[in-house]
Amino acid sequence: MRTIRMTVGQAVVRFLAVQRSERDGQEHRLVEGCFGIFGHGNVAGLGQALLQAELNDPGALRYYQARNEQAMVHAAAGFARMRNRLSTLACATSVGPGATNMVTGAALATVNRLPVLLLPSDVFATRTADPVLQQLEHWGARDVSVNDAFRPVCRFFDRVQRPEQLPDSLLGAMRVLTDPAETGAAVICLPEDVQAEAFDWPDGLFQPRIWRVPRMVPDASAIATSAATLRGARRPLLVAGGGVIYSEATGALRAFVEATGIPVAETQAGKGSLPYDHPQAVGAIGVTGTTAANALARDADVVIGVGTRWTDFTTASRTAFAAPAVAFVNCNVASFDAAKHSGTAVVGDARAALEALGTALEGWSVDASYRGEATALARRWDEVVSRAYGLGHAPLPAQSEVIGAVNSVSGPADVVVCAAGSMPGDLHKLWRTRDPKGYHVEYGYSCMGYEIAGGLGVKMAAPEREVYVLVGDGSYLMMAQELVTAVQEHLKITVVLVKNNGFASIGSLSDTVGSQRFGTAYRFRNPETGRLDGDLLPLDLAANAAGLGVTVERVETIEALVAALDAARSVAGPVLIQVETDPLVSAPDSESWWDVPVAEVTELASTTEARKAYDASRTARRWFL
Ligand SMILES: Cc1ncc(C[n+]2csc(CCOP(=O)(O)OP(=O)(O)O)c2C)c(N)n1
Ligand SMILES: [Mg+2]
Repeated sequence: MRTIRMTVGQAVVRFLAVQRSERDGQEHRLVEGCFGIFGHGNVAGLGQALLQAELNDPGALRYYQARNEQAMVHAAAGFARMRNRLSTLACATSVGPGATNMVTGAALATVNRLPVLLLPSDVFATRTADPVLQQLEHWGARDVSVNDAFRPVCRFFDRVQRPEQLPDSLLGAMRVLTDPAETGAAVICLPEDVQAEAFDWPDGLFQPRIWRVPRMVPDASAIATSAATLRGARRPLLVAGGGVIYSEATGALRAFVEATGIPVAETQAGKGSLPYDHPQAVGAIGVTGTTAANALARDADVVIGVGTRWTDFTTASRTAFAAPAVAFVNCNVASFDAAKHSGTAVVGDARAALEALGTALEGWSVDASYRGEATALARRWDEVVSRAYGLGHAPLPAQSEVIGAVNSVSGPADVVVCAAGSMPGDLHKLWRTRDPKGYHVEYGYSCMGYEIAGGLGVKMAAPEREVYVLVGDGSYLMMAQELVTAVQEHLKITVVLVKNNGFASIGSLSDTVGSQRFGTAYRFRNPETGRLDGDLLPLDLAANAAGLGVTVERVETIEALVAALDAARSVAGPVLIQVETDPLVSAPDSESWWDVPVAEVTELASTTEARKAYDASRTARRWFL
């Protein structure tokens, strides 16, 4: 056996540079680069290795500098989602705070089933220097470090205490990253001393390796049972989740529903599965759904979930599907999701499942009247969208008009990115999606601060597309610093910053639950009342972005916004357009419900009223057993 002597850090870099993924005969680099923020935990280990690789073999594993460790995981997740999970980025940090800063990013990736490779440094394996700077000593468990906080939020966790453990650890992490059912955050903790330690590695570790991403074919009996169920259905509804898009099953979906006439509703991650104006498309479903999808859901007798994990937003907290005998058919790569709501579990790849179901249902279709009903409901919603786009609200525009402006200026293949606040729900209802990759709303973790960092990752994954990041002032203040990375990497993203002086979303929710918008507006503490009810804070976030090197524009009308968006198309680096909106104008109603429990006993009249409404609504919540 030939061996190569190098450090653990050097071995990690050399290994990652030659990993590839493959699906449908197409190969991709599995790990395209490595974000990193250096500290004493990794500067001499992985940092040295990345430098050596850059000098010896530029591009082998390109290093990207980020501002914040959480943000770099968001960027990696955005990248992986844009690449349909076939490629990702690694994220390397120092020990302690650098490492734990990634925990939120890890959770986001795992919730959204997106592959990211996290390489946090860890405290000395030898313990000869303990306690090292930034080491949290667990008094009763000496093998615990802060990195154990990753365990509940990742799909793969390892700590490489000796060089000999590294090959199995790396191979195990690659397997999880490329397994469509298991994928999420893979974490390999690299103790500071181990990273710099040399070892004689078998050269086989560094041979190019191809990880085949399978298209698991569902069990024939599950397909037969599902087809029999569907043949007896009069009002079936298909709910397309993120799995449809990751599996590149949109063509199969279209063929399936054109043949059967089954209408298609979309979750946040599944939006774009069909173009918005396809005759079978009824748009968003659930709490932030269209009245078309929600009306069909109410009376559906069979619901086919494809690549969805049935969150409360999709099921309207289990009130969306109201027919007493409604039955579920769940096509999912993960048996965990396929088994939900006592559905017929069709465990397999979304494309393979849709093709198999299509074959099993050949010659069968829903009634023409049901087809027509779905199309008519969707048309009616589209008129609602047109009105919301052109509201003409004054003196400040409504958020729906901002969405309309971005939609009209953007090209069909451009990407809109969002994550938290009132914007994701409004986009879900109102964005007219024209391309399966044109809609990128992170709503599994709905993490404030994902927007700009995630948008950066989207642009890195698809530099040929224009990327529009829609971000609230709250999310901007949570995490905007990757604008600097966009400047540094000459990456063009257009950020539309919606300034409404606080949390419009939680303000409105607070109102609904009787909490009087408490703590949701950006106002001074008032010396007279002692409360946060003074004047509005003098925030100028455009000035903040300008200070980071971004081209900025401030607008207060839709005409000015459209002009600024048009002008932004020819700017080379990142652009931020700050638009002021009226936070009190809501998007058109979904005729849906979200379960947010209200205080059962209270001294406030507002809460008493809200609790009454809550008690009335929750009676609609049901089990599917
Ligand atoms: C990291 C994180 N913290 C808290 C929340 C809860 N939360 C959801 S939306 C929101 C307010 C968002 O404000 P902004 O970005 O201004 O959007 P707006 O509600 O005004 O549309 C908060 C605090 C969250 N989603 N993520
Ligand atoms: Mg806001």
